[in-house]
Amino acid sequence: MPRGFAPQSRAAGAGSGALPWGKYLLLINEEYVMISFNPVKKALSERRVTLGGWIQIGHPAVAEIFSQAGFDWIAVDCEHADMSLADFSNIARGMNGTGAVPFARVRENDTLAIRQILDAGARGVIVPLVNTAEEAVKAVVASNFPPEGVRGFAFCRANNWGADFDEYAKTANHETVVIIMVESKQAVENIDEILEVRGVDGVFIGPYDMSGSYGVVGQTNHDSVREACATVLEACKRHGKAAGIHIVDPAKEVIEKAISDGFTFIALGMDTVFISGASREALRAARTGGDQ
Ligand code: 3PY
Ligand code: MG
Repeated sequence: MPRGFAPQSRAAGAGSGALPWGKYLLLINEEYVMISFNPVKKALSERRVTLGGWIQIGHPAVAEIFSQAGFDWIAVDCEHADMSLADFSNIARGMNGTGAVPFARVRENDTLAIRQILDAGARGVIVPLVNTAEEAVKAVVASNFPPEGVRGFAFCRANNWGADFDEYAKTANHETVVIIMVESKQAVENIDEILEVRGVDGVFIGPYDMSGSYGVVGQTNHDSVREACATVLEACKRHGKAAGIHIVDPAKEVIEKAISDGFTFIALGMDTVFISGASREALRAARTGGDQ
């Protein structure tokens, strides 16, 4: 069985016997020091598989259900869903204390959008439609406090409304995950320069936009899209960056193949797809039963 593909993903994924995300008090030289720990960041740097949930429904109950299921990280989709900043905050509250690391796909590669979602408590950002190295730099700079970036310091949800200001200011740059989305022909052509950008932890392929960019909308299995994905995956391996993919319809063999191919940042399905699939299946079963 490929590593990471276990019923309890945290047992083999980001947690891997490590600590769940959060704050820890360490006793160093007889003094207590508070540190943050983001196990997804560590897992990605060590090329370990992490399994994520994907939320498009703006209610914290979804986060509670996904967190309890055992996802390593959960991304809230602020690009393609009806999702406000307040929705994100409430969803992140639903993950509190569960071990699932809150991520957000921001609505676009925009400095303020990234700043606000990190302030609201995202520990990782997924930045859509990054096509060039300059755009990747913009995403990294927006995600980091000075001197590496341009994030503003303030009391906010991420630092417990100021209670953990010092600790967060010191550790956020090391603990925040920056994933850029590669989902166009242009990005594939620029993949080496994009991956040379320091501060990019990994790449998340958007198969649907990729298919559109190659002129085969929706045909995510088309040869041109598969070749593009393979090019991105190989480049990630060369540059030592995590490769990610959204498996919207998460069949077991597709997940196993993604893991054995070397993807380590894997989103499995999404709330809307799970509800739609299960409800249709229940109705099909009932109606088929009724017809007999
Ligand atoms: C895409 O397929 O383009 C996506 O962004 C999926 O999340
Ligand atoms: Mg996309």
